[in-house]
Amino acid sequence: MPHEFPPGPPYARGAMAFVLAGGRGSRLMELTDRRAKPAVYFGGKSRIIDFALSNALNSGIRRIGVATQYKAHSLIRHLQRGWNFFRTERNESFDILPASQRVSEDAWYLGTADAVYQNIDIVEDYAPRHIIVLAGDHIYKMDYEQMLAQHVEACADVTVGCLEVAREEASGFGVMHVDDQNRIVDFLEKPADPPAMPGKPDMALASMGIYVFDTKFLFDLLRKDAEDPNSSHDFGKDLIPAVVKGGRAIAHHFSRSCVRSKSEDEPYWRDVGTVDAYFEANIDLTDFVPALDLYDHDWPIWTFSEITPPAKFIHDRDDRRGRAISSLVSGGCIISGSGVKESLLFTGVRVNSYADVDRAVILPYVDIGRKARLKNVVIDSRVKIPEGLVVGEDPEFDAARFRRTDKGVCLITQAMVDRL
Ligand code: ADQ
Ligand code: ADP
Repeated sequence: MPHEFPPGPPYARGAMAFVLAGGRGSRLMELTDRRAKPAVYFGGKSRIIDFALSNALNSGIRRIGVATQYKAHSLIRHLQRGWNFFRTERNESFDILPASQRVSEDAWYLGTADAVYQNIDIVEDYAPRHIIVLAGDHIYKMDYEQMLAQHVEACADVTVGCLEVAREEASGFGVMHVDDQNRIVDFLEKPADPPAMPGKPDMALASMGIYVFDTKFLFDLLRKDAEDPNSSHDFGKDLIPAVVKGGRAIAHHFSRSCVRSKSEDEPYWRDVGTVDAYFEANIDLTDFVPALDLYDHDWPIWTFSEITPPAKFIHDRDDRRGRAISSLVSGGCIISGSGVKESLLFTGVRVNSYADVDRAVILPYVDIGRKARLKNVVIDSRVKIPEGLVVGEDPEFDAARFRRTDKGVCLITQAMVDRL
């Protein structure tokens, strides 16, 4: 049934979200061999990009463009199936913007800024007052209306979303210094030795890679940048430092606009960019009270969901019970005569008799053969785990056959299983 939206908040209604979803996310290893990072599954039903898109939708934004590039097939398929409810007659739009379609037929997006530049004519047609540039690869719940409002009130040229991170982790981010009015006075993209926050020697103020601009200001900036032979056409490397030097750049603290349900203690933001971070963030959802509440009706995470029968737990022929404890089990799963603990099963997973699964993130349509014993694993979609396979008990065995992380998590793909 089409969803009837209430009239949106003032700034979000006039804004367009431009979601950057072209990056590979190479530290997710084989999980992103065939799909872009924003298309990687997360949380039992969703894909990573659903969080940024749901934030936009829940904030009241009704015009969205998604720039895709790297291995975009399953991402585009997901967007077409799940995000196709926008209605032009209500001045809503949802555009999938693959690289190499516009400015020149054979040019990839050179960098994140170029991904917007190459689509200026499409965006211009919608005449948004503001553009909010989002990354399609983070897990968080945020009300962008608050950020748009701060941008307008502060008369900013750009407003940069930011959050405090541990200083030793900050070299993967844009790091900024702000004055007591939240004006950004210095911005360093991925500094080797990140500067600390005043009074907080262990913390740094990091860019979330999300930016609000007035449309005209952004387009002028992009056109100038496109002509600069020394630019890498990237927001973090080129455009934001330029505005910090020559304009008015304001920091918007995530803590002001993060959306939290009653059960969430801390603002939640994760870049699930490594296999370990991905594993932990998913397994954490099996906690008694998880740090991320996916059951919040006020801020739903929209997605495409297949129509499936309910999950089923059955005794097998030897009368062994199929059971799952502290686990999230999606539709279409069948757990037969086997045990599942602290695990997350996506759609259509089969766990066969005598199998034992402990702390596993199992992507859709995986089949786990009889008597397999799996612990601390991430299993890619559609993998057929052979009968009796044991993973998570012998580090040397695992490291020789699977992608084993320093923390002892094994990523298993079908290609790895085929080589066994
Ligand atoms: P990075 O983490 O390096 O830094 P980047 O690789 O620039 O992020 O990707 C940003 C977003 O753009 C991602 O969602 C990615 O999927 C997408 N993307 C990358 N290349 C693209 C392309 N050519 N076309 C379309 N989309 C593309 C950025 C900022 C930092 C900030 C971190 C926060 O530069 O300042 O701290 O994000 O994670
Ligand atoms: P997801 O799990 O992300 O929904 P799939 O696993 O179905 O997607 O496929 C991911 C991508 O890999 C898609 O672009 C799909 O077309 C491609 N793909 C799937 N299976 C194969 C295969 N056996 N060989 C080559 N490409 C494949």
